[in-house]
Amino acid sequence: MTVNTPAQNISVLPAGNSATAQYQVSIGASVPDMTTVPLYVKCVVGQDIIVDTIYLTVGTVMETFETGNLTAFPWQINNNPWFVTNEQAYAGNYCIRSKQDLADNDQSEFFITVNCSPSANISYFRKVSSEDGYDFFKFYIDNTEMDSQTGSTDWSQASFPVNSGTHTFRFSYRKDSGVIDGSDCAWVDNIVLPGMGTLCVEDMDDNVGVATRDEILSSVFPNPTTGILHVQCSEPVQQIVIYDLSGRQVISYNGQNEQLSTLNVNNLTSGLYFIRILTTDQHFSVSKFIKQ
Ligand SMILES: [Ca+2]
Ligand SMILES: [Ca+2]
Repeated sequence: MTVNTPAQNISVLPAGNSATAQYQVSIGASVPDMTTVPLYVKCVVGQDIIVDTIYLTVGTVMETFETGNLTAFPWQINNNPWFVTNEQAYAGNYCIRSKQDLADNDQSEFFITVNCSPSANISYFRKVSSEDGYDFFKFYIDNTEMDSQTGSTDWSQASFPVNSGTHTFRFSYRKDSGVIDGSDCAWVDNIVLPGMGTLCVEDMDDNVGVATRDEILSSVFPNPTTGILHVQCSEPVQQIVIYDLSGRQVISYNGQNEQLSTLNVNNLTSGLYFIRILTTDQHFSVSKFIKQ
């Protein structure tokens, strides 16, 4: 990664005010999508230096369902869950399908709540086979209906703008009473989630010089986990911190100066988390895991 913008100078900043500094960065073409890159932000105020870390996730964040399940992102389902299937995929081998044999006057839903920044689009492909004009595929952003499909439609893409902030994206198949037609369901594939590319992690106790922050190897398993998380590191561990998707610190663990640490994450809600490992030699690594 290359930072293309020179250091910014904020001349006078009155107490209680804020200022914005914009930086442009370039990522090498060989960096795979979804790689997490730490950016060090160093702020010099007179004699004081504050070092903070921003974690940037590279590239498009897309749910392809190619894991064969719903563990790649913190999806939630209602009591008539959609399910991942290897029939009818738009791309690859898998897509997601609304509940089979859904009851009359009922709805099958899956949804996700994410902190989006900056503004961007959400897009997805959908296909419907339903009673035309009576049974519907619908897509909502924060309970506002954005998309409505009925009858027999082939795969096509829908795309909607999303403002910066926290939003819930909900996919629904809903039926009226009586008649059904076709396969009586909807399919969805290749959901591009907006703006999850930027993740800021508050790191106020970070007083370690930038030059010493070399990345080390670590592995986190099992992933996904239901309760116990093992962290294997190539150096003795000083501290492990777990952050949720909005950058909030949810677990802080003081290492026992050993290379293998075991954490209980049973109390975390289901979803995707970042884990930051700092070694006694002041090296670090950042990776992700899913709590089921
Ligand atoms: Ca797919
Ligand atoms: Ca119907």
